[in-house]
Amino acid sequence: MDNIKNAGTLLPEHDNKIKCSGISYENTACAHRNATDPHGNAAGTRDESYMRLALALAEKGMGHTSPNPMVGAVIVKDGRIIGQGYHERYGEPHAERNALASCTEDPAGATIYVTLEPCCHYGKQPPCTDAIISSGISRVVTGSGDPNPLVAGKGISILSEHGIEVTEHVLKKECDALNEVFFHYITRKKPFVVMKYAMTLDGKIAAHTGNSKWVTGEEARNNVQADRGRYSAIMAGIGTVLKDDPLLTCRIPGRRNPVRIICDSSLRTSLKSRIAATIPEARTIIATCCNDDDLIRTYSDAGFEIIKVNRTDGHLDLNELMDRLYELKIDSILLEGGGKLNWSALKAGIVNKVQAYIAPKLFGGENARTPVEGEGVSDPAGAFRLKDISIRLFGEDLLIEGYTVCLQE
Ligand code: AOF
Ligand code: ZN
Repeated sequence: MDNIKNAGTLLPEHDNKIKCSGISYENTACAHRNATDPHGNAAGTRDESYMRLALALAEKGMGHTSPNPMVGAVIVKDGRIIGQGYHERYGEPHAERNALASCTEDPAGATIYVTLEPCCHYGKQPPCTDAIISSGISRVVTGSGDPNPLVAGKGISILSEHGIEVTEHVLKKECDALNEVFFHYITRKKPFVVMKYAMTLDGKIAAHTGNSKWVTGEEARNNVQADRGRYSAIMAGIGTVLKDDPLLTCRIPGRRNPVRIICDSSLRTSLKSRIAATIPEARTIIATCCNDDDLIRTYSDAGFEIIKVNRTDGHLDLNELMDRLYELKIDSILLEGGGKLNWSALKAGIVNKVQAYIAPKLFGGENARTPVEGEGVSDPAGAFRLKDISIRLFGEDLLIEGYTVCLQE
């Protein structure tokens, strides 16, 4: 079994503390930190080990490149690494140019390992293919293809046409996993939505009193904080905001705060809430169906950004909201919803990934809240299903993650 990780580390195959079968390992960003493959073996080929280094570099851009991808590059000549770089920040130079700029000797005749197909268009930056060609690099090794329609295979063709040897798809699975958000955002034109919740073994997200501090332990909570720095936005329902008065910020020093999005169809957010008090630190959007212009102005004056969407089925139209957030270049959302919003999000089909933290404790109580409420499905056969499941341990808490299965599949 290679599908169970302990705080990001794979448990060895013979470890039988946790057993599960029939679940395939889906690589996540943390599986390439060491120069080992997902099975814990020493790096296979030389190409793979340089690509692993490029992946680790790419990951350094996490939280700063969106809505563009994380990309890393390593330049190797005669078996020596002579340059390395990554895409550090949105709008700034691409990984390939940073790696070229760092070269300690002439890159002519060298190989560049890059986690994403080099771009060939003018955007905020000039084409990386031009820089590679003029540097005299003779071989390009890539991980993922770039699904951006402006690039999509054209980058590879241009390099080949210039007589450069190209090797594609090295550690493709790992490279694709690192940029799952970018790939979804650029091809589907919607933010990538991760529904996250923490519950007890008996499926409660709070005691019957409403007290939810804490369901999981410190390690699991630290991982949630890291995810708040990784995804562009965090979204919660008005019920959670009124009940918990949360901050919804990232408390890891040096990490930026996600954009906060409150789904508040009738504008009930308190102007005395901790969220209202911290708007200067974290951009905050209220999505609402409210048509009262005076009330809307009160919230705008307090610093909230207001997105007005239509009402469908008595709730705000989440698909319309996703379209509006895409236009605002919000590529990813951590949905820390509360049961009602979680159900609406599943029903609207906007959830891409589910992260369920499970604490080995029991709260009991028929009125204690559960992670997904609303109407629910009427038949087990109609369940929302997940695929590509992976399991990690944080302290004594389990994190089960998986991707939603599209209804068409
Ligand atoms: C990046 N960083 O290292 C690479 C990217 O507007 P631009 O010029 O920054 O172009 C963004 C596109 O360039 C992006 O969508 C992707 O297709 C391609 N490659 N982008 O931000 C990089 N290599
Ligand atoms: Zn580029």
